[in-house]
Amino acid sequence: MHYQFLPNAAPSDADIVILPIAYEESVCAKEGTKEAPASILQASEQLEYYEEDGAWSPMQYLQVSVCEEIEQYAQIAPFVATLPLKNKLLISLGGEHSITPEITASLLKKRSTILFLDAHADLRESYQGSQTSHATPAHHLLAQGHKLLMVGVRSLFESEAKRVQEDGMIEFYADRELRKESERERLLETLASLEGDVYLSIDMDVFDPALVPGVGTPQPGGIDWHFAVDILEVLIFNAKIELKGVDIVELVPEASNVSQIVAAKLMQKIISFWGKAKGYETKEKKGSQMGVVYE
Ligand SMILES: [Mn+2]
Repeated sequence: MHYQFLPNAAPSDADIVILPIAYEESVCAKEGTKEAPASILQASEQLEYYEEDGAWSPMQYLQVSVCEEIEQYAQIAPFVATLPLKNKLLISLGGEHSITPEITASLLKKRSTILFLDAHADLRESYQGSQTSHATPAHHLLAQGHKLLMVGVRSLFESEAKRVQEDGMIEFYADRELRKESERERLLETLASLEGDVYLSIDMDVFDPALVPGVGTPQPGGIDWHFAVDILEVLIFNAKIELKGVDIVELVPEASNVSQIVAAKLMQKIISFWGKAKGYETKEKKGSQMGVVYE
């Protein structure tokens, strides 16, 4: 598999490491998230190399490597542990949201802030008999000692609502509140003032289902495209943080292809902003795109 149909660099040479994780077990509603990693990468072929917000072509400077796809839950943490990730950005493509705590268990060496974009709180300790259900990742992230910044939530179980109120390790931005400009500004100010290691987890159901219908458990409401880009920009250009990794999860490919394109372009924005923030634009042009012959 390839990102934007670019040649794969060796993982040791790559600046961007993309890990497809086709894990699907605890399906609630619509099946198909195991097809999402391949479909997002395929959709990335439709993107221009030029990224208009960064006003540059990031892949002229950055090398990308797409790993072999993982399907088994038990493979995730050991495989992440083998990746050479110093000075690189790991982007994992799910698969179910339950992959996130497996990734962070390997990736995060100290207490970190998890920016958790999701329509659901995902705070159940178990769901339908499974402790690794996609309804549980936020609980496991807290159990690993991380702080959670939850954004866009609009569907919770009663005990989850109580925990959001009472758990001092959760900072909560409810979806409906985020319709207010003052609340959006409060979130962006928080992101601009974060320090230390940060991990970003994007559940595609955080978006308005009118924009991203291709998710397993859609909820009305949700954030729009431009606010999502604002969130990424403010977070990634914050020089006081180290972005340790990103995941994009819970997509279910659909016929219009719009949901897949949104996920692919989110990934492109993340790569572009990260590269800019790290100053790659001032370095030698030895990115993956330089190996492409134009017709
Ligand atoms: Mn989720």
